[in-house]
Amino acid sequence: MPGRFFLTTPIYYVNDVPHIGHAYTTITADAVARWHRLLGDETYFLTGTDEYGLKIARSAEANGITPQEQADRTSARFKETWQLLDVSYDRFIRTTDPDHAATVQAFLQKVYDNGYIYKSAYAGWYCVACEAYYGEEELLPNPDGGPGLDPIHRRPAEWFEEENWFFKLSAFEQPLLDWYGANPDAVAPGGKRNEALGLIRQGLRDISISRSSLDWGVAIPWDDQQVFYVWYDALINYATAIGYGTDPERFATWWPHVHHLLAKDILRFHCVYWPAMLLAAGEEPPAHLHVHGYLTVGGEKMSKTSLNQIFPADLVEEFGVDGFRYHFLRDSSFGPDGDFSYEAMIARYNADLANNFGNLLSRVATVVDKKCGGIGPAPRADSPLAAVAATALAEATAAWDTIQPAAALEATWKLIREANALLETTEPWKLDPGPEVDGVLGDALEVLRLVSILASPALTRSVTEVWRRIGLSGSPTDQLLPAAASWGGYPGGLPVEKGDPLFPRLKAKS
Ligand code: ME8
Repeated sequence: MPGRFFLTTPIYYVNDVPHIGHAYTTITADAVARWHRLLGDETYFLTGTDEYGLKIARSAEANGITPQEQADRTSARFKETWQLLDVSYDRFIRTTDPDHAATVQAFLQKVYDNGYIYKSAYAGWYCVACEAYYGEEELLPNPDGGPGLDPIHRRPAEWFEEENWFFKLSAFEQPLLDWYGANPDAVAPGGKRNEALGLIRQGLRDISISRSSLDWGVAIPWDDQQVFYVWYDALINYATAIGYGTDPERFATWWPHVHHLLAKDILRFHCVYWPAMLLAAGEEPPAHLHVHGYLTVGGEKMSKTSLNQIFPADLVEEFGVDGFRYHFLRDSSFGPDGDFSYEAMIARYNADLANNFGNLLSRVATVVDKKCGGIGPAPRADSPLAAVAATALAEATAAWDTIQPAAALEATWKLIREANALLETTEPWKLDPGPEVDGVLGDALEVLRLVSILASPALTRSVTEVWRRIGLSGSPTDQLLPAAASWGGYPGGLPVEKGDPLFPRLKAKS
């Protein structure tokens, strides 16, 4: 039954241009959104940029431009990258969008009216790169003897003292534990849920949610001397996009059935602070939080200071958009950390795309040309591949449903491998034209049709070309699952086109 599906990526900071880490979360979200569109779900896919705060103000200053210019430039780079990678978002939110300020103010006014915000003095350690406070005990020793280092960026923390507005996070320790108890599947994978529970059980301290020393932020409705702390404005983007404070009916149709995708660096904000803020505003916490690990390069998290960032455009030039998307979806399981390897990317491209998918298409087109006059025959109702196709659909559905693209694509590629195996055992190219040749080729054409649909969340371009070459009209993305995946949908009698290799084999550049 089609339903509604709301999914989000983090909104990315505009101090730096997108690298393959940002692309990983965004492409995963995009593929999942595309899968849900195939199921006929009304899908809303949100991404965007996080533009306020000290980190952005400082990077603008370092670049000799205004924070607004910094935000405009870098936000445009994110949009260009997502366009390059065929990311089909429904909204690209910028925290400087006017409707966002209105929602942040309405939301936090509600929390204030509910009695969870008060004024107090703050003094403590702060990391600007994380835009986060740290207790002394959370900082790592500084080999240079200065202030302790934050555990994520390993930069010296700074001492901050300010009169700020505070959020009574401590009031939500028990409500959060109760909520997690009643919603055991809210955070996936399970290890990340335990991490979130561990943070809550350690005890929650109230936190400052405003800044008096900065004006690059959303104004506080009840205090014109301060702005909101960037994380409090940023998290609320998920509510802005679905009409919190501006369109209550729309908000109620989408919330709380959201799927937030994020990496473990921002688990505390999404799995502790955000649910607590929602409870404080009288709303339900987010229904699903999917937390993945880091994509590392040379064993280290990518960062400007490690000089190990890899940019999507450089890989797209060599592998194409489909080669790029396929590699990250197929080779980086959603959950654990994974090290990027150029050699693995070449190997995966050649094995799965050139040798399996591409080869199936070119073999079928060549033999249909030789033995069937270029007209594709229909599949057999009793084909040995029918059961394999049903299993592929069932396994892919279960895997996409739990945000496991690697498993979904593996299930889909099993079907391609079985079709290639059938061709190898029956060798239709050696047989005289007749029912057996027609049957085998019809079956293989049906597999190409099915795979074009099932792989369309990952391969946005080549599947449309396969669809066209086997003579079908429309597009694989217009199909509706599960009906379109029943065996026998390829009608036969269609012209099949031989063409250039879909995925030319690649050699590693030395
Ligand atoms: O944290 N591996 O923005 P951000 C995997 N603005 N994923 C990575 C990654 C890596 N090496 N590097 C980045 C912020 N990511 C806040 C978010 S949300 C309300 C505010 C991805 O630009 C991953 O999704 O630092 C990670 O959580 C996110 O980018 C952090 O992006």
